[in-house]
Amino acid sequence: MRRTTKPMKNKVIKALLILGVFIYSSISGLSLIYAQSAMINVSSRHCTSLNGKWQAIIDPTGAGDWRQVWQERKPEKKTDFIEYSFEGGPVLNVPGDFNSQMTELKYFEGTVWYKRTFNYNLNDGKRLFLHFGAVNYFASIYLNGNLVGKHEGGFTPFQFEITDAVRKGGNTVVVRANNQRLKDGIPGLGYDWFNYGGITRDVNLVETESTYICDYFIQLKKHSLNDVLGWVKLNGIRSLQEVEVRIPEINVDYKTKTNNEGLAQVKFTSKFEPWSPGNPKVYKISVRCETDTVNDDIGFRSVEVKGSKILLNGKPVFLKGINIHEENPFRAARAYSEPDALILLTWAKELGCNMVRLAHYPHNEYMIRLAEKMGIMVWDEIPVYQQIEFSAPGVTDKMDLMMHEMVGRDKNRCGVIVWSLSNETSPSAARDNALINITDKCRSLDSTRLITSVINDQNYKNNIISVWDTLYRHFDIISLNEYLGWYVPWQGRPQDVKWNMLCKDKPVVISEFGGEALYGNNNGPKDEAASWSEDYQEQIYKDQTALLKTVPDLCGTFPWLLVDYRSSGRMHPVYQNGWNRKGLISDRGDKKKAWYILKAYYDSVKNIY
Ligand code: GCB
Repeated sequence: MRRTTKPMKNKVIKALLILGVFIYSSISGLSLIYAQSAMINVSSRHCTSLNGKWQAIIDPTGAGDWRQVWQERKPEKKTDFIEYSFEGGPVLNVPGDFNSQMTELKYFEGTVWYKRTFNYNLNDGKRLFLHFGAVNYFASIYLNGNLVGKHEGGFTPFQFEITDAVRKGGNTVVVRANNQRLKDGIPGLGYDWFNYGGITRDVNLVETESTYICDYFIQLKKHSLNDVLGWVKLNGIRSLQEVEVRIPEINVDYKTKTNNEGLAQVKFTSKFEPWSPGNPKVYKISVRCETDTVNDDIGFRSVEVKGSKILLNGKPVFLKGINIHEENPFRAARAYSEPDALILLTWAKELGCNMVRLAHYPHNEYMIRLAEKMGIMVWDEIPVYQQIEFSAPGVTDKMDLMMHEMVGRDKNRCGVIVWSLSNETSPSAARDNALINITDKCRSLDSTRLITSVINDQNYKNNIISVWDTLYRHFDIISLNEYLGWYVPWQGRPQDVKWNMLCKDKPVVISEFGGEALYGNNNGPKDEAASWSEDYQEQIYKDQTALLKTVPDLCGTFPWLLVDYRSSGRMHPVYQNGWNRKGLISDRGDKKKAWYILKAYYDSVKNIY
């Protein structure tokens, strides 16, 4: 008798549970707790790292949502039937994408639940924040069984205040990380890089004073090499305070006061040694208020456009760039650390680059900071890429949020000279409006850097390239991707190409060109793209360097790309096997023949710096 009634009872309980979860999620859907803007310069704060081993539950069907995994129910009596548990399950390293950590997760796109416990004793009067460098793509965070908040977007930091939620002693944090592609996501459904999911960057508990310095912007005023113009922002009840910015090396001790909103304008003049690739000078700076101090290394330089030239510290500069994805080739995994950044940036330097385009999303902060230290300028980009549904509800809000989060994190890095707000989007009225709006918003947030969007809808006929799109008027730089010799066959000699530019007198950069080659493949016909040979890739680079001489107002180039990288759409069984092979370096770190062509070209281009 008991045996027959139990499944019935279970079914009823299950039905009630589903209904309960449905009601809960409808209610909580009304009051989603979205993440706060992350505090600036998190690594210089009072941090307790939550990096390390996290327990995991792989949840391909999303069942964990209705089972309320975050509540972590434990069986109380033998008959309690609970079909999920962190205990005895897989353990994942954080930071790190989940796909590269277990073979069964290699191509996984869905939910993985993460859990770890920590002890904390927060002293009275202090505040505590849970800070994530990035979770790809959608994160829901639970502390001690309660939702603390959610964040959408895979490449920027976010935080939640947990001052009131944290318990003295033991605490449990659970993260639902979901990397399912979304039609209205950014990026959208289709993109040519690997969808590494999970908690991909550092996790920290950050303790602050009750009123702390949450943000500051300390950079040179546009067109100046001596005038600093910026602000400091406090968060907390003591909004009215004295604020001080000190640069001991040059005797700067600037004092000011915040207003009722905790905001102070910073305005002073000094003689700086300007930052440049040849002299990547940064200063030790401390930003203080009466209740908090934050230290940073900040450099000063000016970047502007004059006519069709890009000026760095008032002098024309040619951007010797290279595209990079955030991937450690030796681990075939998402890069997240300073050693990872060092591998990639050392290669870029060796190639003769003075700039990197960090494609196609904000890379981790180590990369940006190390590039600045090594004298490499940075192109920072948000993942508004190809298949974006610009007219779908909420999409432009997500674009704005990602732009704010990127600028928010990197605005004090003088090495960053370009904000790129999209790559290869298809023309439409909705696209045009969205890109014009976000460009204006970005400029009003930070007028000191150059703004661009990469458009690739130029025509190529009779060996003439026509750049017809008027959207370029809104950007500081015209950025063009072209794959002549690869996707698009040449229609004449590269050195004879003519250009028809609708929008003139702006600097032009070739933001992508290239072709695929499997390292060591020198057997195929040397003159056919389909050979996937190093020789053919080398020929593309020879032809492209001839083409570059024809580009009017050329101020820089960013070949596609430094290292082969994983991409699930690149499945040629012999040559690709899940890798985009346009790297100048293979997935094992070997330099291909084309590397030497680009290096010779960059060595031949002289810059003042
Ligand atoms: C492009 C995209 C880049 C691709 C590259 C390619 O135009 O911007 O993300 O991966 O082409 O390899 O085709």
